[in-house]
Amino acid sequence: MELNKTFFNKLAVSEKIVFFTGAGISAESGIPTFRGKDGIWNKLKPEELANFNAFMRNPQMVWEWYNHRKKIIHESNPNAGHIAIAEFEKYFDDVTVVTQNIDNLHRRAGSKKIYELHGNIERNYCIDCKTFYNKELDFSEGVPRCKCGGLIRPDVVWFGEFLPADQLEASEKAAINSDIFFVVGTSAVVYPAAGLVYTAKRSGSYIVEVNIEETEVSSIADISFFGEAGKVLPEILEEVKKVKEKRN
Ligand code: BV8
Ligand code: ZN
Repeated sequence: MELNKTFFNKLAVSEKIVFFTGAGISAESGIPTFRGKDGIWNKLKPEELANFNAFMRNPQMVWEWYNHRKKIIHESNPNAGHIAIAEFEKYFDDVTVVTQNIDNLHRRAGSKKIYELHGNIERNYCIDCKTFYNKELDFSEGVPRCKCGGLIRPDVVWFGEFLPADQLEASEKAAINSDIFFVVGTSAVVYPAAGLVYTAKRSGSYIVEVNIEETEVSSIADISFFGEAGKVLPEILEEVKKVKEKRN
């Protein structure tokens, strides 16, 4: 891949890199995206599933959806895109992953600094006493309950719920301080997460988009790579190696 001069030079002088990722980076691991053509929400509506009232109305159905996704996730592995992002840590002092995904694949790929804006499907907690249950849950008696009798829910952020303040604050700081802000595999329609792209842009970061199609933020990207993340990111990493070798 022939990189354009500006991007090549940017890579040469940058230290702080942020990868803001969405469901698209896990698509090549076999995990369906939300809004793409094979998106899971084409069949199911988010309002019916990813919100607290839906859970209180029908916890069984919401758990069935999450257990179905958990099964797919457990049968999946990090793909070349996740792995390339983890490898960036060898060439830059400060690499941060800010993900909207709940599939834990960045951690499994070896990334060290990860902020999870929308939670993690491997964690669960009691809606009453907030006790965490992160081992295999028992569904033999229906929806799992806490010792205190409260319903146990997945530790993910549903629509209308606040994002974990510590993760969001740290992500905003990383966006502001970033030299290069990669936007990978996200339709950038869900807020406040998508707002981070504008925060980075306003702070003077170089915005690099990696997606298979145009998105809401393509117009503010300094450079867009239209292709699959699992192919594009390893190619960019190869260029990084050349840049770094050239400098040493
Ligand atoms: C909030 C976690 C404050 C669970 C998710 C009315 C009332 C309340 C709030 C709102 C409202 N109206 C609007 C809002 C705000 C709302 C929102 O933004 N709605 C949108 C849809 C308009 N946000 C919220 O509710 C947030 N909370 O605002 O709280 C508040 C509190 C009280 C009252 C008012 C406000 C909470 C949002 C979090 C919701 N939880 N998921 C779960 O996963 O089950 S959202 C869900 O969407 C996932 O987290 C997902 O990550 C996220 C974003 O989707 P993407 O990751 O971008 O995935 P998508 O499928 O859309 O796109 C995939 C992309 O990849 C595509 O561009 C595709 O082209 C590309 N792609 C595909 N393959 C590849 C690829 N790219 C590269 N390579 C490939 N191979
Ligand atoms: Zn409890």
